[in-house]
Amino acid sequence: MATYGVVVVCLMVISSHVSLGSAKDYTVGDSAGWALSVDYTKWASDKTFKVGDSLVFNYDTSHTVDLVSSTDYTTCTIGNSIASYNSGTTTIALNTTGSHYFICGIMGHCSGGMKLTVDVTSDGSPSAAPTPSAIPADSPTTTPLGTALPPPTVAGTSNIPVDSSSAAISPLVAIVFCLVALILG
Ligand SMILES: [Cu+2]
Repeated sequence: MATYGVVVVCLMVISSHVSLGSAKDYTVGDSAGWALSVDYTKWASDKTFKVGDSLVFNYDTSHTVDLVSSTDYTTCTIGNSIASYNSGTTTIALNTTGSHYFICGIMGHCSGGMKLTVDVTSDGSPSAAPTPSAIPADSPTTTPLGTALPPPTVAGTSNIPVDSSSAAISPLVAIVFCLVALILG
C-alpha cells in the first residue's frame, strides 16, 4: 500500500517536472500525413513551433521530405535540397529559430501542395515555475509512511531543505527518492 502510494506520488512529481520543458512532436498533416491534397499552410497556421519541438513526417515512400531554402520553397525547385529523407517516417528536430522549409522532392508534388514552412520561436524561459494546477495540492492519500523517507512534496510546506533551492535540482531529487523508495519496497 505504502509503496504503491510512493510510486504514484513519484510518478506525479516526475511527470510534472518532465512536462515543464517538454518538447512537442507535431505529426505533419495529422492523420493525413505528408501527402498530396493536404493544405500544410492551414495545418501549420494554428500551431506555435518552439525550439526543441519536432516535426514527424509520415508518408508513402513515393514521397520524400526535402529541407530546402526559402527560395527553393517558393519556387518549388527540386534537386537542390539541403537534406533529403525518404524512409517513410522522418522526424525533424527543430533546433534553431526562424523559418524552416520543407517540400516533397518528387516532380510536381511541391506545386501540388506538398510544401510546408514552419516558423520556430525560442523556447522562452525554460525554468518557468510550474503552474499550481499541475500539482495536486490536496492529495489526501499521499504516503502515510512511517519510514525515514520524507514525502516528496513539491508544493507548499515541505520539510525537505533542498526543496527551497534551485528548481533544477528537484527533478533529480524526486527521481532519487523514487529509486530509493522502490528499492526499499
Ligand atoms: Cu510527394
